[in-house]
Amino acid sequence: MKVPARFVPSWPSPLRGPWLTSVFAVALLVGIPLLFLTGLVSYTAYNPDLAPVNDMTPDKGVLGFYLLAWPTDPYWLYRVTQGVHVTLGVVLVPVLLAKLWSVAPKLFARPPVRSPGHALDRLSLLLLVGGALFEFATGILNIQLNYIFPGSFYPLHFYGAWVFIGAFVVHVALRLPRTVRALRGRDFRAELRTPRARTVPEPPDTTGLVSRTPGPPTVSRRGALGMVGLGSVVLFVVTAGQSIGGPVRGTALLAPHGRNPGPGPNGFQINKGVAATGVRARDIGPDWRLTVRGGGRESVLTREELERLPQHRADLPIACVEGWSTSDQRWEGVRLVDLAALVGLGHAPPAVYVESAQRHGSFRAVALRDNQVRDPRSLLALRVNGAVLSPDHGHPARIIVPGAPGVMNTKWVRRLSFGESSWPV
Ligand SMILES: Nc1nc2c(c(=O)[nH]1)N[C@H]1C(S)=C(S)[C@@H](COP(=O)(O)O)O[C@H]1N2
Ligand SMILES: [Mo]
Repeated sequence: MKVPARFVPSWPSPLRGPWLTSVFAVALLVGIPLLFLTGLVSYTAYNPDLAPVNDMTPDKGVLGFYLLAWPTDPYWLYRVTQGVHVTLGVVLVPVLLAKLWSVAPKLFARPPVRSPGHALDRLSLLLLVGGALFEFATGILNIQLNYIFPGSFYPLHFYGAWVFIGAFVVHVALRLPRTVRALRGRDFRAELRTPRARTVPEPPDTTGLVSRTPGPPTVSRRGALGMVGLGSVVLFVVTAGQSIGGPVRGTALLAPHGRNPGPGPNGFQINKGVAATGVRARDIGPDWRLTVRGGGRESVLTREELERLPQHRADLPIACVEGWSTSDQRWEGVRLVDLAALVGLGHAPPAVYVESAQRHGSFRAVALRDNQVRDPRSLLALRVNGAVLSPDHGHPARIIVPGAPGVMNTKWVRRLSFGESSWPV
């Protein structure tokens, strides 16, 4: 059957060609590996090898090979790596879309398959484009809509990243020579001086990107690059503020949790509060007790008893996987080392299993590694910025650990189990 001509796109833009595609490609060639790397870093920061509760990809197999003990220094480590991951991902969206636009005619090329090699090439492109769209879509849905796939976002984004990066490496290996040639073939600065009136198609070539029936230009190449660049800059401005924090927070128009976290000592970003997690008033009221277990011993404390233990101070941020973070807050409470000492494990505290009074939903329990327990800045915090913790920030007591993702800072802590032998299996 013959497809009527009006249904076959004619791709008249005179801008399309190997040079323009290659310029977008270079930006992605720098950006995508950085995204992948900071993604791996984020994966590592969850201590997935430590306990089943921390590991959301139990079937990862060899993909877990790069694990290391997540350090507590510098204390802003995750704030930076995850801020870069999320901000960069958002900023690259216009570049990705422009790149896809520039190669769109290839998607409809006829015949669809010319040879076995061509078939393989197209298959790798399917994984590449599919992988890219999937990773960007899941990432953005996660940061904007607050876990639209509760629990499953993590493995989806994780395995998707491996498919995507595999196809990316193949694609770069196959296309790099062509890209270099295309970039050498035109002078970037001369291109930036060329107005619309003098914009002509790139010379016909074998890549199939240059239009064979070019229409008049509606914008210059410089204009097209400028639009994409401006799009990225605008996205940067309305996103970055959520991880830079402080007064810049006001510019984060895209910040999913709103820009104004309210006044006062507890006036900083809340992820999920009491209402959202279904924490019951009586579980965090006067009858609340903290149980500390380990080394075959157990100690039960009231909040007053905790307040009578030596209080320490640590200025630390909360840095969420979603990319937002707070500036440093002044936390005060009991050192995890001192709590380990209550059950006789003070000289060489082991890893700890932290459980919350929250009964349903995610992040109720998490395990912290021994290096995190031993850091003198790691606290079971009772106060923040001089005031008692608000219920939404984890009253009566919450964990705060330097350098770690926000999710490790369990709120409404109910029980601490030091040493893996005392953990649930
Ligand atoms: N019990 C419990 N603790 C929790 C969470 C939770 O949902 N339940 N969210 C975690 C996540 S993902 C983050 S980023 C921080 C946010 O802390 P904040 O709400 O005080 O800013 O708390 C962590 N602690
Ligand atoms: Mo988080």
